[in-house]
Amino acid sequence: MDSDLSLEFLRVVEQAAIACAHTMGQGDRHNSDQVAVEAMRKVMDTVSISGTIVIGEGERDEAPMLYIGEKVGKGGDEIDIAVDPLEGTNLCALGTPGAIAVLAASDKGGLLHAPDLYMEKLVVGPTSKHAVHLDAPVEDNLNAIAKCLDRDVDDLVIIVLDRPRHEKLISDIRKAGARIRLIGDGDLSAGITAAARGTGVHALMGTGGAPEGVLTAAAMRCLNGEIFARLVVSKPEHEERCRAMGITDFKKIYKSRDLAPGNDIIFAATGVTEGSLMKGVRFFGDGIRTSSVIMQNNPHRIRFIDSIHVTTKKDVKIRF
Ligand code: FBP
Repeated sequence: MDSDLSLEFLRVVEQAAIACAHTMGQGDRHNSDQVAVEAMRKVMDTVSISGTIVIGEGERDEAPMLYIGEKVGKGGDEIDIAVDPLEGTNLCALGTPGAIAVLAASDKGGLLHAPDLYMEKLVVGPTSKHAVHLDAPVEDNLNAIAKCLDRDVDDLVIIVLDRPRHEKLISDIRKAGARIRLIGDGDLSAGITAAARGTGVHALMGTGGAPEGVLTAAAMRCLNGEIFARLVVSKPEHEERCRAMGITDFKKIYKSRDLAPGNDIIFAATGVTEGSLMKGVRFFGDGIRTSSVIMQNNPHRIRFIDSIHVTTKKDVKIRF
């Protein structure tokens, strides 16, 4: 895949973020999502690719745009794309931190077609990725992470989605002595935070969306971190949805190379609301400022991009 495409994908996530940032705090998560989807879809068609959406807004009959299987782009390399035009719809609707616009792209077949189910997840950085296991007791994983990072368990910070289903997990982490950051939504950006050094976060644990899991895996391929993940298949209907996507081993523990096996991965995200990785979208009359990250595994580079999108007004004033 042409690595220059990364800057084209930057435009896609920037415009999705700007569109939904206008709705921040309006309390209408569906509208926030819809404007992000529409903006992402529109800009995607200006990108020089023959793209196929493999993770998107749903099946063709339930999503008018960015549905699974939809063709996007104005022609070029055949690539697969996973999108989440607004990850953290509630966060944007409430104006709380952590909402992002995000996509991952890869050479054909490089992103798992994951069903929209829940997924158990454990995300860690490069230092501890060989020392943990999804099925190990929480205390053992925390001891292993602490040892790898050369610190005590009570120095660790673990991010967990604040959900009733995590009651036992939260209690186990507390018993082991680690600290917890509970988040309302957004386990994708939380997973990225857990995999990078210097963020003050050392792991993400718990169950979230499988599509977000695939996007997290794409980021892990660039950050050299790891996601351990297993689909939550608890009903015959879930089994059917898995089979429809070619998945028959329902107990499989996936790692980043299973979820995002592509040789060339591009991950692009722009902050919508304030976040620990990126700032939110800021409107200042004569322009709009966005904060984004573009990660690639080939060439292997991580870029933080701060853009000022200047309006077409005369005599604009740019402030640094
Ligand atoms: P949306 O962007 O679709 O609102 O998802 C936000 C999110 O918090 C994800 O980050 C997470 O994986 C998933 O929802 C968790 O699902 P649930 O809210 O059902 O627990």
